[in-house]
Amino acid sequence: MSRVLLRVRDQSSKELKNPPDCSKARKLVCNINKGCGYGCQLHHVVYCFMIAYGTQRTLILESHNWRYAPGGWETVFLPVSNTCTDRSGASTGHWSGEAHDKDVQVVELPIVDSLHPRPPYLPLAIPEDLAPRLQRLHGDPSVWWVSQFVKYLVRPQAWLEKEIQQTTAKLGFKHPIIGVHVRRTDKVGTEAAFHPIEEYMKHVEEQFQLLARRANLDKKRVYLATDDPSLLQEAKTKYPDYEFISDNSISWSAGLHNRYTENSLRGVILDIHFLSQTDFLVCTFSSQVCRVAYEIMQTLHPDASSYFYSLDDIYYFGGQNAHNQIAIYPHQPRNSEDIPLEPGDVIGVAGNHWDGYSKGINRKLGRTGLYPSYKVKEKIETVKYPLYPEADKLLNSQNK
Ligand SMILES: Nc1nc2c(ncn2[C@@H]2O[C@H](COP(=O)(O)OP(=O)(O)OP(=O)(O)O)[C@@H](O)[C@H]2O)c(=O)[nH]1
Ligand SMILES: [Mg+2]
Repeated sequence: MSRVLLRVRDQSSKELKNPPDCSKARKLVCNINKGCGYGCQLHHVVYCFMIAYGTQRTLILESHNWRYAPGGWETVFLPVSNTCTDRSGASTGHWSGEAHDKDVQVVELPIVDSLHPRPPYLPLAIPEDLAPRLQRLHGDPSVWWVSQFVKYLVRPQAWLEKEIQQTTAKLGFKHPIIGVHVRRTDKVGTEAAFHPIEEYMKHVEEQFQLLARRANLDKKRVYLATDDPSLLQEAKTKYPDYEFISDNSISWSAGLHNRYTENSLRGVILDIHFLSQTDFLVCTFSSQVCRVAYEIMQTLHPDASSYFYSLDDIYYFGGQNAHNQIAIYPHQPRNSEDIPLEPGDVIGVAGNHWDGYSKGINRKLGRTGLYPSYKVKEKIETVKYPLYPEADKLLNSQNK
């Protein structure tokens, strides 16, 4: 039964992406040009794709004059659809909700920040039919679900595939290897704090000690991705017993003056690829670059949900619905910063302080504060994804 469900899902998504008659297909138009970086723009497309899938529409990705590559998405990735990339249709309108848009053939989706009303298909929700198995098999089902969309979207064009292979050989990318992403330049002091390389390396060293117990370590290899071109030399000087694998010219191309160019796009795609291929990630989840790498990493292992250490945020998807947890143990506040918990209380989590405590709001009491992270579990939201009519028929026939 489970295999049938997965096949049905696969079939239904194939037909949505490649409708037999594009002129009649119901479409969701998404423009890539959100005013932000690659990680943020990719997540914007992921969000569009999830809504398209949920509302059973074909995703039309508009990427002409993309700030990273004027020729658009298809200069680096395979097109989302093989048969339907034209947005025309009998009627067009702005997103006004799934039910409201029922009779509109072509719907334009805004960025998630101005989405109204908000459909249920947004992260961190997962499909109801997959939920029981996903919860058994994966430590963070929401990320797994997001990762499936990312995986499809970033299928490389042939030249990029070749470039990835050549760079793997040129850099000497080998396992075991730990990925470090250090986000600096425009991010520091505005959206995130400065973290010296020592903070990252502390966790890298810890992971290598764990790895050394399980396997013979020939070398302590680190893949370093950063937009700060001075960091590679600093890391090599401070940590001579490590091998740092990094392309310094990529870091130069990531600076604000060169960022929105095709060369820089190539660089960030390669960096994210290599980060995702590492055995463990040390980074700041405040950066979308590292969150994308972590998502792609989920597509390469049965469950890689614990293969990371974030120096700041917990995993999130920009524009996600509330991230809730459920108290499983009671908690009596020990000081004025703590909040009480009763088993069953719903807590909206804001962040993990990585010292045993998380911060959040007890929704029953309306109080915000600290609580021991082990006293809660994730509250996983599920959503019923409608299946494409053909797939529905298939599922019914299989059920007979
Ligand atoms: N090649 C490379 N580029 C990077 C790196 N870090 C940042 N960049 C560049 O800077 C951009 C940052 O923008 P976003 O992708 O939106 O990520 P962010 O700014 O960390 O996260 P938000 O502010 O939450 O959007 C990336 O898309 C890259 O173009 C890195 O390690 N390597
Ligand atoms: Mg940014």
